[in-house]
Amino acid sequence: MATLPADPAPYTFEPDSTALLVIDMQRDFLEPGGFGETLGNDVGQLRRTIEPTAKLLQAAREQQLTVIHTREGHLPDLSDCPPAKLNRGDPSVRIGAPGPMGRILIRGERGHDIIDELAPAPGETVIDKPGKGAFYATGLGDLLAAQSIRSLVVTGVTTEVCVHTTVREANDRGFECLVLADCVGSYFPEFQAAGLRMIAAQGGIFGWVAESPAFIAALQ
Ligand code: C5J
Repeated sequence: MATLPADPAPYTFEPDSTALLVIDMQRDFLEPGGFGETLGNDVGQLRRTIEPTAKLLQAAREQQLTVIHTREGHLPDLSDCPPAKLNRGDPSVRIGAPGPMGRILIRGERGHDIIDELAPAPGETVIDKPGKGAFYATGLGDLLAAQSIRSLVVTGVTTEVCVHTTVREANDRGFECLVLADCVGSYFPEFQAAGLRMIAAQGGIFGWVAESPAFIAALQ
């Protein structure tokens, strides 16, 4: 067992039943010129997570923690993208439209892939998800059950969208979730702050919040 300081209380985990979940660290969200920036967002708000997440990944790999990456995106024919999701926003910057890094959020396109700095290592699972939550319409639940994983250390982007949706899905499935504040990011500073507060409020209604150096120290 390992324990680290966290909000609202110390977080205790068993490394053998814990997985690191790195959510949607994709070029389209994080890189200058990608989908996120095309929508007018400041990618700098997300890019501050890259360095701490790279250190976290290195520590997780050294300690042989299970590492799972996710990517949000759709099949080229968009058959897995409901109209309610597709028909949002300006048609020229919608999912499937041509973007600076290929078709926006389409599997196989350059913009859909994970940034080079955090590229999955050989043997690490990459879950392709059509929704915001990593459990919806994916094999993640079965994969975690097969490995007897009960605790998720959650990082990635964006805090209030795919990170939150995944943490909420995980809660309803009985997982304990630790969210690492310096390794999750939002384009909107006020959503970042509120998103983290919502996790730990009410005695940890969705889980715990800590900083990655504290988790790395506990892992070693
Ligand atoms: C968004 C995500 N923000 N990965 N996706 O559309 O949070």
